[in-house]
Amino acid sequence: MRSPLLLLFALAFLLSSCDDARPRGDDDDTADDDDSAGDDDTADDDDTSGDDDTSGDDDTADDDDSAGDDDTSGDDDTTSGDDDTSGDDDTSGDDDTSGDDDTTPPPSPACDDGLDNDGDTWTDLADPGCTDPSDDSEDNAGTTECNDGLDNDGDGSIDGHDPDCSDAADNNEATPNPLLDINGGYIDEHGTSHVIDGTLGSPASGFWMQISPAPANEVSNYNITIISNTDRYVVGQNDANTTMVTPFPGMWSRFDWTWVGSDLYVCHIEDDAGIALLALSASGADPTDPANSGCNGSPWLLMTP
Ligand SMILES: [Ca+2]
Ligand SMILES: [Ca+2]
Ligand SMILES: [Ca+2]
Ligand SMILES: [Ca+2]
Repeated sequence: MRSPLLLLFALAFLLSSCDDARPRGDDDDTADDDDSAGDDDTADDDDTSGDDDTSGDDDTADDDDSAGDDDTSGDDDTTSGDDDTSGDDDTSGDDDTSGDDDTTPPPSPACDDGLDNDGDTWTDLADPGCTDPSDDSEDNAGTTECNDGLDNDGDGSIDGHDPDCSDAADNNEATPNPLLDINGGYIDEHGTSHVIDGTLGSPASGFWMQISPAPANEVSNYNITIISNTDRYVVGQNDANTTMVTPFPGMWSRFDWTWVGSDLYVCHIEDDAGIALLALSASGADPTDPANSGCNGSPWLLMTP
């Protein structure tokens, strides 16, 4: 026989189960209408204006944003769908057409920004690391003296900061030596060709080559070691190369030059000095009247470029 107390417990349990089984569509809606999403308005997404937001987000203004985002300015952005922080719509033209509100222009590529991005002293297209203005890297491994990161000539200036670097491809950071004033090609009045190419220095360097008229075309050469543009002379050693016809091979020569107007005259005043110093001291050329005299009793040679 069942205990009356046991039946009472069973009845209480059944009543309690009926309360918990209330249908879920019958929710507690604190407003006058139901939320179409099926959840309770007291939960996450209540629309404070009193109408439901079909896009599912909370629109704090009175109308819904058809783009689905929250427009904080109170008007909807019907064009781009982004939030216009200035409060007006994109139709004013001050927004970025890419869709985000970016008031600063996009950054320029590294090869078109006016900066030395890699710190090698060369900027943008002057930097060998740049192929064109759209290139976004100036990086390069320089090998020339003017693009190696070193102060090659020890003057305190490196690469592009050194005034002797014309560009990054320049392979000489040092100040170039001055040139012999009369460098060039000439033909003298006997038909002999002269090619003169000297550079000042200690010692000077270069050559003075002479080629006799055809058909002989015999070559003489003098290897330059001393130049004075101020006093207008050159000292060189007679070439000992046996394929040449240089007089007194291995001895030393001195050439003087002078100008009469634009006419260049040359005097080979010494051609067989035993040492350079002796050639240097042979100062017998007289430039007073070079067209007629002054070179070992003869006229100087007129040189035609
Ligand atoms: Ca740059
Ligand atoms: Ca650079
Ligand atoms: Ca350098
Ligand atoms: Ca330097």
